Amino acid sequence: PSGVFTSPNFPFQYDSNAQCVWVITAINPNKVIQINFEEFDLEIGYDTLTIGDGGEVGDPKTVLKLVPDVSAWLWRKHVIPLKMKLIFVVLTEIEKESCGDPGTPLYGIREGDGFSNRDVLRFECQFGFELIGEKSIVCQENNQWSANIPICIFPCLSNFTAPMGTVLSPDYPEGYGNNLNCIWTIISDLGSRIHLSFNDFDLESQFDFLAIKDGDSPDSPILGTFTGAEVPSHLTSNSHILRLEFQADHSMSGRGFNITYNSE
Ligand SMILES: [Ca+2]
Repeated sequence: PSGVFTSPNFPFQYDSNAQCVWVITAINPNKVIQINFEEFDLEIGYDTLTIGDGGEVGDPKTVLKLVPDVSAWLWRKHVIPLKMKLIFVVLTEIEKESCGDPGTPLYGIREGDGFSNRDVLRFECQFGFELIGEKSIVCQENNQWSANIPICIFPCLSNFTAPMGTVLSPDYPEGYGNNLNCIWTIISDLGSRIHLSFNDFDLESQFDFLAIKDGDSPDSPILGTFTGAEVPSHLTSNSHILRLEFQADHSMSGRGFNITYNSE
């Protein structure tokens, strides 16, 4: 019901003058095949991938699409002959007149569970995250979703005023990337103090740093500066504002960090 295929030598280059034909047949004739391209890189203007929808290999009447550069998905009937070069695709059998399960964004919430034509899925991100992309997508008559699912990112710059919450490094736990300068400010009620608990901590040692300052200005006293993979112990502010400054240099990343806070 599902499978993967790649061009010859993948992930390395395919040979010159390669010509491959793949025929994919669903086991269940009542189902159709969805193709999801994970990677795609052909020499533009010279190499092509042709996707046909059933029928004889090479029959121009059944050609679905000539693909010079695509990152979308396509599907049709239960037999697909493919003449292909450099790609990596995942194939799944799905119900007819449906678009298949597009998944749920990491740190996101999905509303709706129908994947048939005209079904709508709505997305939200968990508290503190920003949604990038479309808030809702619809399964179109051509059996493709109207857009990719959105992603939820933790903003690199924000103020927190809720009495408790979570601060994550960008893309945690997938690694935070390079050249970052993130600043998060936690503001609690005047006269209260803020407690930080480090649930996870992994930065590139001696090159990426998290500095925690007691107050809202860059010149506020430093409570601690952390790097490497040792998880810091609890930390409590003296004032009602904490400033977290995260700097990452131009290369290498760790898992990042996951910090929860509460104030009293
Ligand atoms: Ca780094």
